[in-house]
Amino acid sequence: MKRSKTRQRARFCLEQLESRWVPSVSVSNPNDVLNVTGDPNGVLTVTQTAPGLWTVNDNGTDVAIDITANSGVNITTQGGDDTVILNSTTPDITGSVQINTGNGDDTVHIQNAGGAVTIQNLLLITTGNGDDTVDFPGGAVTVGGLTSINMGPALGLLGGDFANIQATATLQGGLVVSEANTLNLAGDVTGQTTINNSAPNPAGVPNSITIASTALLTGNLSITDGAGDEAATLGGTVTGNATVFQGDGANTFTLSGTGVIRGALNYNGGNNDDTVSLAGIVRGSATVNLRSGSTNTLTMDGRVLGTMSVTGSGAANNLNFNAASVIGGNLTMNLSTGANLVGINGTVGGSSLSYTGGGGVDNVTFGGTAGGARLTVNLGAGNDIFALTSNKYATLSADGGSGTDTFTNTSGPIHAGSTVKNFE
Ligand SMILES: [Ca+2]
Ligand SMILES: [Ca+2]
Ligand SMILES: [Ca+2]
Repeated sequence: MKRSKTRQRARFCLEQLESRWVPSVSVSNPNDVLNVTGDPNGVLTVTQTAPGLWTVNDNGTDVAIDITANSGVNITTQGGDDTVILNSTTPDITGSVQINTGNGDDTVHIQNAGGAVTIQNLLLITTGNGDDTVDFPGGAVTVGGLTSINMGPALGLLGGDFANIQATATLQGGLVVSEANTLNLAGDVTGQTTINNSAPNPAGVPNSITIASTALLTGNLSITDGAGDEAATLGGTVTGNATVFQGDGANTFTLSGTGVIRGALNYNGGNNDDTVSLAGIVRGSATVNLRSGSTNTLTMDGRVLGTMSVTGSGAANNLNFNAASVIGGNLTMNLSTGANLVGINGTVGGSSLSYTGGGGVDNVTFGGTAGGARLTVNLGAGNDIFALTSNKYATLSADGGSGTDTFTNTSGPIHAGSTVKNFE
């Protein structure tokens, strides 16, 4: 009789608790994987406190403690604005980490409270609609497998999606960042680095990609941007090739003075104005396609140790090969109709330096050093101007084409074996 009464009372109390307390997130560990799902009340912190032991805290309150999980972590939140912190006070997180914060303006911090931490397999982060932030604050974080950060669409009210990969991050299985309106990459990546911003930007939010001087990308780099303005700066080192497709919109691409591409550079601007500045080093060849637009600008102060090719179509192109610039191989420029202004004042080491203009007014000056090169200048239709201010070329072939063309030579006698025609 007494026993029955106690059980009744206990059951009554439990029902009271259930009616008042609605858990914000649920925690389970099927197949030794920590699963955290729900709609947190505040900052959701998931911490590995000892190898394979996890604590889940929501808004300052522990939801679960000492949950065993040795095979990875899955965190899934919903459509509100979430802040998720993945933390570990012990060196290794075994398995993969997947974080999906749903829609809303979400923030994900991958960090560690103690020494360095290694996520041994994949790190997959998806942040959905809204202006989201993903970063790696705190101490060193290493990821053994692929790191994928997919930030989804942004509204732009908070400046768009922002990914910040600090210099303390070492990503050993490659990196894919999708739809980050602002990306700062200062850490190291081994494997392919892919940056994809092909979805449209929110109004008033240009894309900005900065690869800092501390970044060592061991492998190839690929940047793909869709319509909308984009600025990309490479100040770090890429040991493979760099392929940059900036799409339509007013774009800038800068290989800054600290930037090194050990392979080839393949740049493709879109059908608007592109501003390309190469102050660093490309050890392979460089192909620059400026495409159309109003005015495209290429400024070369750095070094391309292989060949270099520059192509334009339709826009006015300003090409400045400044005195410090070096091209180890041949330099080939093919510009289309448009008022092109070209100054070659650097060094070209190859056997060929050629310029082909189109129907617009081409204004070309050679004042550089290309002692082994045949200098070929075909200006095409239009009233064009060619100025020769340096005699450091092997032979010259200059053709003004149709129109009333002007040739100015202040370099001394034209070298034997040269031809100059169609200048009035
Ligand atoms: Ca969310
Ligand atoms: Ca987003
Ligand atoms: Ca002409």
